[in-house]
Amino acid sequence: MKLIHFSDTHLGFNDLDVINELGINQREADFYDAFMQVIEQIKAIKPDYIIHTGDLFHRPSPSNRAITFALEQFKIIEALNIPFIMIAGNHSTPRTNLSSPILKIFENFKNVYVSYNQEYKKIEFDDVIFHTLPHMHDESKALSQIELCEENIDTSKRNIMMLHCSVGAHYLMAEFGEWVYPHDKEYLFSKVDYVALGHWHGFGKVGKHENVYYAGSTERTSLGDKRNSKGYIEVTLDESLHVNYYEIQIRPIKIYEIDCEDYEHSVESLHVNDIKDALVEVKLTHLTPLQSIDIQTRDIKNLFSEALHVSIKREFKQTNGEATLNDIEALSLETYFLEHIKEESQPEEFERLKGKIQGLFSAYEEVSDDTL
Ligand SMILES: [Mn+2]
Repeated sequence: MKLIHFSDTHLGFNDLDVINELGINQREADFYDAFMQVIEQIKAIKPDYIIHTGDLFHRPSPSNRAITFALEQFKIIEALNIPFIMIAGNHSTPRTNLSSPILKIFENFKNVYVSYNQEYKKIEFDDVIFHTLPHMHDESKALSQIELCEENIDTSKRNIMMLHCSVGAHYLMAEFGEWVYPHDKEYLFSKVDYVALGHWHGFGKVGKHENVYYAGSTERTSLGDKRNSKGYIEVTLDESLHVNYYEIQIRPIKIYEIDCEDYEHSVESLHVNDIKDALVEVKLTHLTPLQSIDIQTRDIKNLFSEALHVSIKREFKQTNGEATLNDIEALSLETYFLEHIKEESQPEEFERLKGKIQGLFSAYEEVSDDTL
């Protein structure tokens, strides 16, 4: 039995003010391209099942373009006649009961099986059962759903668990309403053949478990994600489990540092190569306030003119042990605001406010229009 496991495709995500020749935000187009690459691979591999572990869309109410793209791609998948099982992640789960889940639009596809109702759903075939646990807001309900999953494990067939969560606190994405899988229920993993995870954006096996994997995202949803490797998993289940990770081609991110203590020399010795259309991040270190005025952002950007985008971090020389990092351009407003509150408040107060702030920003994101 062969499966393709991919995840966190975040269709509709957009970032940076770069518009491509088709009039589409270039980063948004990159996410569509990554998705298509996986679909091309699926066509070639012809697995028995395809699974997607959440965050198909970046928002609970995606843009028209993101929905249109997804429907076109699902038409291609449908024609392959391969069952496609998909769960909702935190990004595609509405935060209020007022809005209808977007994944509902796939219910009319014959080969697509979706699980999005914040409850356990068993999706059964002749040879395998997919135990799906989509994103859930309510932790106590989640526990009862995990128990339901446990009761439904049938050893006469293959059993595959699908979840969108952080297994332990290690895989938290610092997002609103994340679901942490309870540690004392991890023993369940050894009772099934494979555990397919979504939420964490890097590929990897989880802890001591031999059969528990994050597929990772197919693109980076923030410049803070420096991974240049994104891809999908091919799972082969015969006598034993074989997991192979395959990379897709994404826009690379390249990191440079210019030491302003010796600015001229540092600029001269930069090895600027292979940056065509790349995302470049330049860190100016040991800056003095005076230099910061002299060194123009434009001059730095000119050093990397072939890049798609250059973000500049200014790190000032530390005077009295006080860390100052001015990176307004690369930070989201949410992160910037959180940093500000952190500086201004006591740790306990900050923890209390953090949840509220993340909640407000995500509520705003949900209603704000992401079309250009
Ligand atoms: Mn995600």
